[in-house]
Amino acid sequence: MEATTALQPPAQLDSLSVNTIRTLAMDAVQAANSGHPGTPMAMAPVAYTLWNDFLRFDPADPIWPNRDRFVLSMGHASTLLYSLLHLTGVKAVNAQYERTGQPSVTLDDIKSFRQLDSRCPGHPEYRWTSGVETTTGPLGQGIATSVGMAIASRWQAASFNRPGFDMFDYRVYALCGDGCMMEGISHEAASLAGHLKLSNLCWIYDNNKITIEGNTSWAFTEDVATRFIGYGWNVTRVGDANDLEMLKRAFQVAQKEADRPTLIIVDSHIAWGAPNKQDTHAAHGEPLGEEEIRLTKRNYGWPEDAKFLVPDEVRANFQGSIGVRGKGLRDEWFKKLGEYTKAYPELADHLVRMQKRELPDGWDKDIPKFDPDAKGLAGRDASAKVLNAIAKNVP
Ligand SMILES: Cc1ncc(C[n+]2csc(CCOP(=O)(O)OP(=O)(O)O)c2C)c(N)n1
Repeated sequence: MEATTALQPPAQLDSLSVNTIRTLAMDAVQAANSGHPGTPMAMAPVAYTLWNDFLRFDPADPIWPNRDRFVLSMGHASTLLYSLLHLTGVKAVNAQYERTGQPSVTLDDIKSFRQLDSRCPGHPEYRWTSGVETTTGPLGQGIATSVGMAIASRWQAASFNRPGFDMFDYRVYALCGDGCMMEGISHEAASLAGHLKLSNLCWIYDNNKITIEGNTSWAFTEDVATRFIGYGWNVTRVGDANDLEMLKRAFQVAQKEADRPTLIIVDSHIAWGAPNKQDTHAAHGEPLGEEEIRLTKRNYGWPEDAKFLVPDEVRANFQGSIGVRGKGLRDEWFKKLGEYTKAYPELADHLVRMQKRELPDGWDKDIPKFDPDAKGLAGRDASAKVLNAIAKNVP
């Protein structure tokens, strides 16, 4: 059976692309004999829609400063992210923040998922795999970090934007599941995001009703939508994770929102399409098994015995969407940075240094000396004096 045809109308190309993500995730977990296949299979259409149609991200330059950030808070679903990094052709960046031109994640890397030294470890690790914006795995951590990122976007805008120069306006998207929502940190972080009216933040909640041991009805029955409305969030729903049109509308709603962060609650089926494992916790954290994979691929109209199959049209699809859009936005931004550098040389210098994790010259020149003092100075007071002295010289 062929997974590809010479000419793919858009709807078919969409499902071909989504199923490529799904089957890569299934095959990688099976090859490793360990991992979490069910949620990448369920969330593939969500991640596909976001990356293909919305994310302002240039795969060729994954550290472009004003890129949108994507956080996989459900770090156990890492094969979803690795598939995207591979299919969109994200290029690697080394520890000195230089672009190497090499792919971040090759198909061989996906084949060595969860093996020692693989670029595709069980959970995504920041600065190990380019395109991974933050390390995730501990549930709730990614969504909490995403609030910090959204604050950073606002802070960078306030510090660097000048009339005619909107250097920073990036958005932050985080994908999370029931486990993230259960964690206390999600409550604190969501409360702060609502308080700060971080409309540049969007969480997508995978409401699949399944966690590691079974149905969420055993331990998690709170009304998540009402909870987030209480925090001051904009809450919207997509009733079917496979409905790409409704997903697009939801992301548009999030983008139009000016005063509140947005939570998109997406109803999904873990291990979608697996005849015996869909909607079961068995699909959460173990391989589907060779026979179930074959049956699932049959359901998808996929060649049953093909493994790690990536149709050429799918690569071309990603290249023609996020690839072209991201490059255009990135190139435009660097052109603007050139003009900004002429108009605001000092700010531009700070901006470039910040990207390289360098502080401005003289950042420490006003740090006070503390002479011996019989009475003693409270540590918090000394700390405040030092921080204020540094703050004068660091934007
Ligand atoms: C803080 C923390 N506790 C426990 C775990 C172990 N763990 C990994 S995934 C998971 C269940 C997550 O359930 P859900 O978010 O519903 O994911 P899904 O089953 O939909 O993939 C647990 C308990 C973890 N990663 N982090």
